[in-house]
Amino acid sequence: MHRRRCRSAVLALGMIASLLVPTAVAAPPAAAAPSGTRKVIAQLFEWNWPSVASECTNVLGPKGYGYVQVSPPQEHVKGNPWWVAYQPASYRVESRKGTRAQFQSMVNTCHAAGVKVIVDAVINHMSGQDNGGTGWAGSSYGHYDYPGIYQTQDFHHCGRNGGDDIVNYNDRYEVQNCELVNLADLKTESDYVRSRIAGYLNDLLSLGVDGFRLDASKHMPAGDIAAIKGKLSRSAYLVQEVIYGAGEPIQPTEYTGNGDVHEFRYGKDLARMFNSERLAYLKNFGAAWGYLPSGSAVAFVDNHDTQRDGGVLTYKNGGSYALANAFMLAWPYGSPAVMSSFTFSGKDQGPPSDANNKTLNTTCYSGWECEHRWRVIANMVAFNNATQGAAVANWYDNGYQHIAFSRAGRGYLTINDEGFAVTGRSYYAGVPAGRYCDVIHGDFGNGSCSGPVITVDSSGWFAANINAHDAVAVHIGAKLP
Ligand code: LM2
Ligand code: CA
Repeated sequence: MHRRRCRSAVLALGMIASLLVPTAVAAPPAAAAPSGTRKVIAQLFEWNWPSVASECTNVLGPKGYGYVQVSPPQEHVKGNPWWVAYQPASYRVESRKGTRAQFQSMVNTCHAAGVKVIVDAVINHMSGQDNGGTGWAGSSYGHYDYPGIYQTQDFHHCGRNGGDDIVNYNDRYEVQNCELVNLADLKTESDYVRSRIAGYLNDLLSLGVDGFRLDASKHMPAGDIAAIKGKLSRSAYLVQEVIYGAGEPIQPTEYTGNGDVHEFRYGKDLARMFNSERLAYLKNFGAAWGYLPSGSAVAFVDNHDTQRDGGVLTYKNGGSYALANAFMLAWPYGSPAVMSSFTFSGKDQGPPSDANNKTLNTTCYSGWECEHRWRVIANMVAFNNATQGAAVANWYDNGYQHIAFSRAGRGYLTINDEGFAVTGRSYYAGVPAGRYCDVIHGDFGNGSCSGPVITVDSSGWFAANINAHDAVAVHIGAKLP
């Protein structure tokens, strides 16, 4: 009877509708945004700079996001697909997402809202066009020739597989010295190349950037990244993209000396628990599952690659996706990164753009999904902030799809992903007595809650009914006066 259901879309939508509404967009707070413990990253994939700036002011800051991760800002090859951003034509900060001045203004605006900026830095390679061309900002380039930047001697030619391409991920040399999908692979062991890459990153640091997501990190030896890091003009947050592959010689743990690393197993396993196994198994989710140490990991339900490649939950899963993000934001493993997508039907489809492929301003009702604004996800960011440093306590599960846990003394989440409501029972939250906003169904602001209020008694218990595929969450940052 507990075999996993195949939910009809219509049925699921009815039940989880409340999980999908976007949160109210509040006016920016008068006081400066709080700082310190805000760890949650919002990946505003392919957003242009003016739209990122206003989102920092209107949503990310007020909702408590600590970081915004933006798509690659450097000049790229021309075209409509989103992935042109991953083919640098030069290091000019000029792209379909905006000019250098717009980028600078975005960084300043985000900082004023208390949000730090992480840049997706493409440094393993340049373009993949055999015939070269002209980049977005007018720079001409050849496959192995970027005037004033790199010439043929600055690239690897591994001489394997007929076209220098990577085929065998069980061969360390090949993964790091051959070409990832024909992308001209930089000689990151050369001091000149390292200095040139550091020059680009230092330019971004001079614009106020706070950190980098290092694209294709697995394709660069950890020592090469360390050497580039050593050339940075000041310290910056680093998160390295190293996709775990079972049995591969290059392991994510090799990179933790440089900074954080993305834990790709997290989203895949979480999807499996929701889709075909049991939420009860999440009791020891994290390092005990063989993952990176919590303090070195960035956790995510999906990112721009995995949402296209499958095997994870995405916005297309609706309520399950909201619940998976709620779990991630409540559970103390790694630094959580929330994905924010443009809607797509084809893998290569670019973001909403004009006839010249310039990215249009984001509108969260058309062409863009804005998962980071979904009520459940946006409100659980404040839960994450309010519970920093508190251990998991009071774990409960029914053996299957109903789980609950507290973050000692600060917050409590219960998820019921059964196909039936759980009614007439109480939960031990262990938070101070009082009235709390159920932030899964209501927004908290100015001392009031737009949804259901949960009353915790003097012994730390509360009573609640929880619908099928739904949840309840309370935390001390959303306690009514
Ligand atoms: C990444 N991390 O390591 C990015 O997260 C991922 O999105 C990038 O691939 C990849 N590494 C390179 O930076 C994407 C996209 C590819 C696309 C590349 C380059 O997933 O499909 O490749 O960017 O734009 C495309 C074509 C491919 C072609 C290549 C070069 O799909 O068929 O290869 O361009 O022209 C012949
Ligand atoms: Ca490489």
